[in-house]
Amino acid sequence: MAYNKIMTYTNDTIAAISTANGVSAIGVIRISGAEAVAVLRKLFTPFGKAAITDYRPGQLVHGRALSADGAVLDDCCAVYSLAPNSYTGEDSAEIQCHGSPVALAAVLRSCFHSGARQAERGEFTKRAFLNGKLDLIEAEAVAELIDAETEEQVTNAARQLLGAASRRITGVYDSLLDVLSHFFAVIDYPDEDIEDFAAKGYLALLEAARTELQEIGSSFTRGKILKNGVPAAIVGKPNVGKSSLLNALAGFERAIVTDIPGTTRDTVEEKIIVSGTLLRLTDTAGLRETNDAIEKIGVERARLALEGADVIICVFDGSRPLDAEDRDIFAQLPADKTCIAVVNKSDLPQEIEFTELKSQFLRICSVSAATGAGLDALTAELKSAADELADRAGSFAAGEIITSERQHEAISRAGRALADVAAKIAAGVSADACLFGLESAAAYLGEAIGKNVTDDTVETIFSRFCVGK
Ligand SMILES: Nc1nc2c(ncn2[C@@H]2O[C@H](COP(=O)(O)OP(=O)(O)OP(=O)(O)O)[C@@H](O)[C@H]2O)c(=O)[nH]1
Ligand SMILES: [Mg+2]
Repeated sequence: MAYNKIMTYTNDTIAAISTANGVSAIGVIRISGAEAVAVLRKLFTPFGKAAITDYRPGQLVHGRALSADGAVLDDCCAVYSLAPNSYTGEDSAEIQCHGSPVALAAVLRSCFHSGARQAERGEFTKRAFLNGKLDLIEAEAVAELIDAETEEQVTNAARQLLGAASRRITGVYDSLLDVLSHFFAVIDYPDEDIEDFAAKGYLALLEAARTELQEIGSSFTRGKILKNGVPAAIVGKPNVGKSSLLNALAGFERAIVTDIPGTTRDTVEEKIIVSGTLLRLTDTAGLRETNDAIEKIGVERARLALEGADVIICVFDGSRPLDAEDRDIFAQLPADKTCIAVVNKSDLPQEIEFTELKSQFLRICSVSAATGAGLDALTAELKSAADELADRAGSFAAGEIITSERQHEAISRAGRALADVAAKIAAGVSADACLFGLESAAAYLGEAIGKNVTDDTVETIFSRFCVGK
């Protein structure tokens, strides 16, 4: 494992529009770096005193923003902060302009003219991380918070940003460093030996660390549901109204609907939020035996979606009796998954055998994708199925749910390395033979919190951020 402990870091001055692209009441431009205050001073003239630096750091000052040739661009407010008391840990400034994209672009150009350069994606938060203002878990929480689609995601990310997950992982990391220092003592002073190590309770400490990591890591099942939503596949034979149901639940014409059986060929995904819970719906091709080459691939994809889903929405046409194709589908439904039978087309006279359906499904909803009748009951059923899945994944305090694959991988590796070390100690293996495993465990946790990460990892993480954050 090669780690770069010293990250590449320059504090040249960066600037970006931090607010969304589009017309709004207020738009914010952010500046950070060695020359941030000088840049602001050049382009911003307060209405009161001569220069922004005649005011205190942190004080919001009313004035005007000027272009390179001195033309007034906006009547706005500005504030500056001095290192290390800022988000990035560098000298920083913020200009609150009127939210015209044209005005903002002009003020940004003036920042460039005064010595700043365009900030890259996530560069402000990257600098905050490199300056020790945030650890890597907290930095990733910033991106999660910005991308949050549900309030539950917001709460978890906000608490992570405040350090909830970092504290637990850092706690384990610190305890491993303690144990490691004892290991070095054992190696350096031959009169101490590995039995001393076990006797001094370090073994118990390693066990406690492993249990703690297991507990933190186990939150990832819940985290995946929280972040990506519950995967729910809409399946059924052709023409029963699967795509119409997706559209009705999504609230817009996401998938093509026609009266021709076999309309949907590829899977179509759409996220919906049901009472605050995120669901990832997949509309699929009608499940049937077919000789059509394209439809065959579609049916195969439908089967894959069925396998990958946690909730299966099995659609039937209520205006027709059940037939062999419907009954074929009964057999394809996995017994260990939550299946909801949706009897569609309730606006038409009903011919379907409800008694037979009841023998196959615990949950049945009658709906009309065409009129919207019954959709509230269906969404309530979906919400309860999603909640059950979340409960089964375990209950965790907000902020302690790991949602990042990267963090989960690092925690799992650390746990495995510790298990290996514990087995070696129990077998009485020499201290130096255990050292590598213990160092690896600490390094993996260091990777999770960002104590020792490669430049590449840092680049990958921050390239997913938006510009201006
Ligand atoms: N009366 C009535 N017609 C519906 C309803 N839902 C869908 N339909 C009609 O049923 C036909 C098939 O609808 P789709 O949504 O394309 O059905 P599908 O299951 O996606 O079909 P494939 O993609 O071919 O498997 C269309 O003509 C729809 O207008 C409904 O609730 N009531
Ligand atoms: Mg369809």
